[in-house]
Amino acid sequence: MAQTVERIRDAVRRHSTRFEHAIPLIASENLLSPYAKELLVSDFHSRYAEGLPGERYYEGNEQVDEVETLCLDLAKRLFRCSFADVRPISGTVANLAVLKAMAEPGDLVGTCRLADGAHISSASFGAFGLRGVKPAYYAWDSERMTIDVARTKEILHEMRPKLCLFGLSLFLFPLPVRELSATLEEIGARGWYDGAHVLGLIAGGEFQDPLHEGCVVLSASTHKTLPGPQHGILLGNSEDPELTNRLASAAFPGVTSNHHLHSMAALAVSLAEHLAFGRGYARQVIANAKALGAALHERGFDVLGEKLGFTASHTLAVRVTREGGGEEVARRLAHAGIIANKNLLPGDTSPKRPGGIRLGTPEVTRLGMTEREMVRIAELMDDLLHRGKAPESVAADASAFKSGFTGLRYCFAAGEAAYRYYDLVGHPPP
Ligand code: DSN
Repeated sequence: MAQTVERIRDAVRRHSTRFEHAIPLIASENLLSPYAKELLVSDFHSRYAEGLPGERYYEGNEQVDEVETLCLDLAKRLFRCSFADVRPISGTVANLAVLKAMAEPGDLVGTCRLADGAHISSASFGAFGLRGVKPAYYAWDSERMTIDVARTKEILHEMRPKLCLFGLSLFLFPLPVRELSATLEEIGARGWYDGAHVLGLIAGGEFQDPLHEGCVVLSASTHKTLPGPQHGILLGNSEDPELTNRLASAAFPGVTSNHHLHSMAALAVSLAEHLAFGRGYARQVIANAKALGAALHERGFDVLGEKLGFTASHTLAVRVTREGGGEEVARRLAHAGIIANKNLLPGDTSPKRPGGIRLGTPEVTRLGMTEREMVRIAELMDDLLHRGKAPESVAADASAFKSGFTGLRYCFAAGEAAYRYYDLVGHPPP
């Protein structure tokens, strides 16, 4: 078995080396800061702390309480809200907690369709199905890549869902929460925002602020534009103590037992770092996405949202039917050292044949790239997908380009000291 262990370690090292040489463009991924990463292997990992700070079921939790209290305070400060719960262990688990607290089996819940960019939580085979709720689908404006307000008002009046989810995995532009909030009030529905993708942009003050636009709860994962650990969070601003009690008891014991204390501690660090650096980071993430969209468009790519500047977030959607379809293009890019994912786009008829790819700029921004580098990335994609350059050759170009970005930005201990962010296996941090 020792050999098997070595094989596992080796596979992780090979993975890290691969990413060290690649251009990472997955919109839902990011890099953890050195201080946050260090806590993932701390003794917090080995402990239990069910309940809330000061109300635990286990002994030995004093320092966990200290860190979790700080984490909750930081979250409330960062999102300018009165309620936070950092016990959901992922975004989907946070979504399940909301559904448990705010809907009953058989209820209708408003949401977008998967092909329009919704997360799988909204699917019958996802969290909606697990809770037994049914979707009431909003109308979609494919040109503006957001919810069609006028037609959705009619749908809401007709279907009268009791909970309305605003959130996407292909999140290009803000959603019309403010515009629909009067309709929600008229039909007695409450607004819920899944901000997993745009959490770091909301916190950085560069995207919409759903808790101040009409949503009573915000659920999210914490490792996408917010460069935290893989974890989940619930945030709220409701004056209604019954709702916050229901959310807290849905988080524990509803959908978690222990809440992965090492990851909670890493989240506390990430929230503190975002308070220090989040504004500049969020601005650059969006500027980079816009610049990449424009550079791809200039090179003949069909980037969605052209009339609106391609995006107002970290994400781009590119229809690649001409280049071979989402699946083939994502695979060819990966062979050439550019990591992205195939994605369903509005109008796609088969979930098995996505017509597009999704690109994101959080990780390259953390590496210190700016608008100039986005042009270079577009050139590499053009070389591969339009000019017939061999994948091995593009991969060599991508690796040479990437070798100029060995430090991490927007965190404490930034720069070259954070060099080993891809791989701590067998390499103690400097
Ligand atoms: N799978 C994530 C994404 O890539 O958007 C969401 O959970």
